[in-house]
Amino acid sequence: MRITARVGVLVIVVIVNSLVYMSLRQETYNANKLQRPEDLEVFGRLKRIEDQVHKIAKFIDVKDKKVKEPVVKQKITKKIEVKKLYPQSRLFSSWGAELTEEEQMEAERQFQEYGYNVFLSNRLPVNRTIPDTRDHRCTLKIYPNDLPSISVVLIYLNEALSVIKRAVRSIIDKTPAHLLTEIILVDDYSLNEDLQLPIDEYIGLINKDKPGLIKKVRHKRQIGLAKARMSGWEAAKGQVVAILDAHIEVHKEWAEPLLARIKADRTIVLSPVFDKVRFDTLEIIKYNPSAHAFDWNLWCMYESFRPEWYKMNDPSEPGKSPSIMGILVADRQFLGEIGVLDEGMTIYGGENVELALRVWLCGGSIEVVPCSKIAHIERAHKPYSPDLSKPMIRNALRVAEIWLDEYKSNVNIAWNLPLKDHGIDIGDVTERKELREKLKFEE
Ligand SMILES: *[C@@H]1O[C@H](CO)[C@@H](O)[C@H](O)[C@H]1NC(C)=O
Ligand SMILES: [Mn+2]
Repeated sequence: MRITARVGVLVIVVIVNSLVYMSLRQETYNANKLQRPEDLEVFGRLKRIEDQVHKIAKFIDVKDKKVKEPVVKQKITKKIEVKKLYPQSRLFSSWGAELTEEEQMEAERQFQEYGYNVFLSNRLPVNRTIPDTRDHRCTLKIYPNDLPSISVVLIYLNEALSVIKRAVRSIIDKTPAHLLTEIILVDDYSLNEDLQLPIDEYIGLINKDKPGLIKKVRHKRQIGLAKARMSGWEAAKGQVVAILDAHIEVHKEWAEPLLARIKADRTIVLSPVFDKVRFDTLEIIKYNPSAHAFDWNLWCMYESFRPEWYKMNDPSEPGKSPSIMGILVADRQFLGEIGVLDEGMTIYGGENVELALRVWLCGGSIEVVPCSKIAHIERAHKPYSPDLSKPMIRNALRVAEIWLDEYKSNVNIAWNLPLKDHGIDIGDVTERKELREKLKFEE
């Protein structure tokens, strides 16, 4: 009997190892292709299988050990263990072992609603300390005193209030006060209770200290990411505008390297480097700088910088980038001159690639700035829209129609769509095509 169990354990160890390897590969893939929902689903499935195999392995292990250990001891450890209510939930795979059943229920309910650990977020200080993940050379850099001012726009839809508070707090604490014009909260029609009166009370509290610092733009219906970002840009008064997600925390000295680049050249559109905040433990995982690219799906991924950047052998230096993933920092007026963002993009995706093509084709450039770091929560799932692939495809086809001319069918092929009569309504692109023509003659 014991020999059979040992052979069983061995076989399972091999399976576990290969599953762990596969899931690691999957994780790398996820890091490369940021938050594509279909990838996450595969990853989730893989993770569930892995968890089950782990459980079986443990069970056999316990059976095997029982023979050696006194029975009484086994019983005592059993008694203090709290029942795991959600063994399948990704929230509890490496967090929450000490929670009571009631706490587990609350944490799981909030996790399902938001896609990250709100239970923990509500219990961490809003001004928590995060590790400095910058290259050491960043701490030695000296920036000009007369940098341009900055408006920070935070876009959200049904975000947890404690997460927004942490973003706001980090921006106030880590941006030089004389450079921070305002923080603009853009609410794309959130329905949760916290984001009605309670957030206004919070804004009032901060503005009592610093009049007019926090502004709120609330939309009366959901208008989608591109339009919401556009509305933040419209409200902004600073010389530079930074358009961010609201599930972020900025790092120390995040603004100065960006503002210094724009002071040197107002036609550069910038992205900071993201660190990943784990959705379960909210720990920060350092990401190294890399360029933001896109494939023929017109979806974003990380890519190497050009060889020149590596030859400099200084990872604190900005590197040219084909595109931006999402977070966007630019001279407010320059952005206006080239047409800000395409408001014809619906719900999610596309607007960043459209901007990138426009910037590069219209006399500007894009850079990733390693000394500017922002910690960004990667959700386990996007709770408000289970299937984002529809708007992603639609918006990609829209970018292709405006910019890709004879190459546009590559996008159809990438998404596995017929070259003609795909039946997807991409909206009216007349205005954007006119903009393209108009921008041709400027400079
Ligand atoms: C966080 O804020 C509290 C209250 O204002 C303050 O006492 C504490 O020193 C702050 N912690 C950090 C790390 O800044
Ligand atoms: Mn995000």
